[in-house]
Amino acid sequence: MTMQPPSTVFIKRVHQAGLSEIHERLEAGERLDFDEGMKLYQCHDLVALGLLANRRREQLHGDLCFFNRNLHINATNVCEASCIFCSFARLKTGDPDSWTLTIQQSVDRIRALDSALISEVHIVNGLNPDLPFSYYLDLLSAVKNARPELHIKGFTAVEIAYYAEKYDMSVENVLTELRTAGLDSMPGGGAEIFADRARRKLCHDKVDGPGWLDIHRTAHRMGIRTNATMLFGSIETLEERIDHLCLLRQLQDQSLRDAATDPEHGGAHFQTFIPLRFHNDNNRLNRLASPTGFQSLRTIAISRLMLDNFPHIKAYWPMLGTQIAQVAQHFGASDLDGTVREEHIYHMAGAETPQSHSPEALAEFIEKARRRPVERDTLYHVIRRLDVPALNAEFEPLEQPLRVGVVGYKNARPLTHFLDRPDISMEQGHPVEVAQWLRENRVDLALLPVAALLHDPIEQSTDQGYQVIPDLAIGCDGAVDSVLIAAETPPEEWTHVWLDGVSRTSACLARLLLTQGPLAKRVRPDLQISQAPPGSGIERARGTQASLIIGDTALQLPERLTIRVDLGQCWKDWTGLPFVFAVWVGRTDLPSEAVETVRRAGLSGLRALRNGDFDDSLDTQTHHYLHHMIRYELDDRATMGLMRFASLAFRAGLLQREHFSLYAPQTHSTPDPTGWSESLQSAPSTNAEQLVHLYEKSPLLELMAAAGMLNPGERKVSYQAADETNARPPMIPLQKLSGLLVGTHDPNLTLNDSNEWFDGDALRHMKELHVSPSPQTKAVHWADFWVRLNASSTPKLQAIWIHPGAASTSPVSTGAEWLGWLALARIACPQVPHILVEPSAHGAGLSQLALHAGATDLGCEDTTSNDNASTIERHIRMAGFQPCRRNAQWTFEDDSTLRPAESLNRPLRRLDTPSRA
Ligand code: V47
Repeated sequence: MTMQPPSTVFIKRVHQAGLSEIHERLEAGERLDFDEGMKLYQCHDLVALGLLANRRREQLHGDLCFFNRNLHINATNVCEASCIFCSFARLKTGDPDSWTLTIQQSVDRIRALDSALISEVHIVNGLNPDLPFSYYLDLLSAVKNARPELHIKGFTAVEIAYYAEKYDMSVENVLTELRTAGLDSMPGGGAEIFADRARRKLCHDKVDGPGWLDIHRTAHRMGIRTNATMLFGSIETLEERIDHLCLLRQLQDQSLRDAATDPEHGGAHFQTFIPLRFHNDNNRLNRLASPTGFQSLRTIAISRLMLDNFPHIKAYWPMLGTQIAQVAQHFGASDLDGTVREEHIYHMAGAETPQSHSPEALAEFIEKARRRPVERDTLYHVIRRLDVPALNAEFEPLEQPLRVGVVGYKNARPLTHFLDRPDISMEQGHPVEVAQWLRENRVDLALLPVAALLHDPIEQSTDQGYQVIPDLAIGCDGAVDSVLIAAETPPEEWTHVWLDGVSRTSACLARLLLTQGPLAKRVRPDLQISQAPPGSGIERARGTQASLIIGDTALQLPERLTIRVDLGQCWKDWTGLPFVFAVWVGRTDLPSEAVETVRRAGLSGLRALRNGDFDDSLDTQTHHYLHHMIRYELDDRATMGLMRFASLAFRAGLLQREHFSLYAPQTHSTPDPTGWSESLQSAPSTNAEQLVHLYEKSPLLELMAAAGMLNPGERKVSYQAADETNARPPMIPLQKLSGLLVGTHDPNLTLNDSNEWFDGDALRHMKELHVSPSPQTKAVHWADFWVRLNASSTPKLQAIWIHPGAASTSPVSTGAEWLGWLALARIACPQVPHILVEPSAHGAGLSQLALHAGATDLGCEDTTSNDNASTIERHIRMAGFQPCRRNAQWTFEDDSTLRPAESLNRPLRRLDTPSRA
């Protein structure tokens, strides 16, 4: 997408960080080389790195953040390999904590989610010497049979290499057999670090770096898309990380080039890169420190900048923690992975994240990061939109007139009723005709049977066919009355079923029901199914011959056809799901204003139908039919129904495509929209309205960048040493003000009402101010508070501490919000010397990041926890600052009391207590 030029704050911050040359190269679309990758790692200004990575991310995906609904299955953790970072594997079957699921147990996990829309199962296993290859084939086909629409992303290159060797097969044969059994794509695991030195130490007895790359090359050639990972933060050097990224980039170049030029190439490539943060519990590297979120964000940002040919960087939340994964959406990541369910690899290595997040929680947590959530499938087709259009808004005229084709069925009326306007022309035809108009570009958009979408012959290889308008469909949830197999005799007697050729969708549905669904059990094995010319169905349905009859004809069948099998009901009995007959289909380049207009018109039509607003013209039968038989929502259940139909019909060879994609929301980039950064540079704001504007309208990183530049040259970060004379009294909450809870450490200060608070004596004596938001706190509360504080006399006030507040109590983490509040405080209160952050409250990574957004103090040492002086000093140095110590009275000590600086090259010793290996 076209980007506006970067803001002044951006340019200045990147310049201060010494990254101007790299920025210029990136703006010119040039590729960064190995040395530039290293230069990025040598830069400690995480916000500057983030600005560069975010710009690239927004060029590719704007403010969209992708996630999916998935489930993990680790069928066995018995593993012959001896990777020293692994906490998941058990060497032998029967060892304590080892498991090998039966095929049925794996299927049961999937069956337990039968009523939930999930689109992916992620299957990764140990290298189990006791299982035959057929176990994996059976596992795949059992999963596909249980939920045909589930995309199976499974088997790392390490597993593929192991099977090839153990079962004496070529890699191609292993992949071919797995694919035939149901494998759709491969995850990126097992890459670890390619460099031989590190790899031999980490995992000497599994496939080497070139072998891993070769297997992915082969998969791409065979048309199997894959992901890639890098295990970072254990024993590897920074050079080895950059080398790893360069090797992946090189293979991606080759796959993309071969896909474009070699007709033999299957057209696949890497989809997403996932940097995996080393976890140090319960493994043989448990003496090493795990990287903090600060290092994870750095690696994510650098990956985005180096992997210029990878569509996505994924911030895998189970391993990063939800707060960092959220903030990572501003550091180059554009994906979060999914709902996950039952993650073992990281949780056995000490990850403290939940086992699963609901899609609603993921969406909320993306929105709070000021990104727009989009639910995708594994191949990045958009399958659910979470944005809700405003139905009460005025319909704006379209910039370009829209040409629409519709099939003239009655049931289309609610979706087309509000499209009767001068800027939209509408033509009616038969499904085949309308599909043809769309193909020939005579219409821009068509309300088409789903088979036309899934059988679309254009641009098969690039997967750039048609897209679907969200939320709307013509479907049913049980009996539909208008799609029937009609006959004079029951199915057991049928010798022939004629498929009236008007609708390929119903014909596919009938074939599936007759060959695999509930009718298959009733009809004779030698039943013949044939196409019949449109309109000939009723005539042919005589004796033991039955006919598929659809549409308005099916609503008025002759009485002699007493057997009427309703295919909507039959589908529901089989799958438990709604069936979708038709959706709005258009070309991928349809302007989003047209998409939104048609979407809003359809939703308005449905509302009118529900409220009885355009029922006047409908006869009783039609009224009943539209209200009770047709289901217009393309919601979770209908989407599942459509996905199930698409995969069954595709696998039966009835349709050419298995996937569809909704139109994505329109993307926005978030450059400085109002020029505020210019004014900020000259005079920090003391105006509440301006502060609210700043908080709400500024891109998060630019707010942080500006805040961080308000103490230029300040490289020192203090913390309070804990000793007996120095222990900090507990925080006393004082009062609720403007949606904020305000407190202090000083037990002598008591405050009663808000006037006294700002005008009275207390503020004149207060050294530390603690502000805690409630879940209802809004920017206007903050702005009001800072402005009143600025107007008060606070001669002794040394520091402000912003508690994570809602972030710690809400089910959804809001690290991104907290960083915004903190940056705003720094900007709003220039006279207060310090903004204090505490790793125990905010996490080490976010605290380190906050130091780049204007925070200058890491709070109080706690000798009983992980926040001891050594750890705090390490965090400060690692973030690129100089530590210094102070006491509770904010008197600073000289540097002689500091721990000696350690070398910060990996591997770093762990400073907390290791758990068992
Ligand atoms: O290969 C194992 C890593 C990987 C530890 O493709 C560890 O969408 C850190 O590849 N600390 C498996 N990392 C997981 C994986 C993955 C995860 C999510 C999504 C995708 C995808 C792939 O986990 C292993 C290894 O590199 N790993 N143990 C550990 N202690």
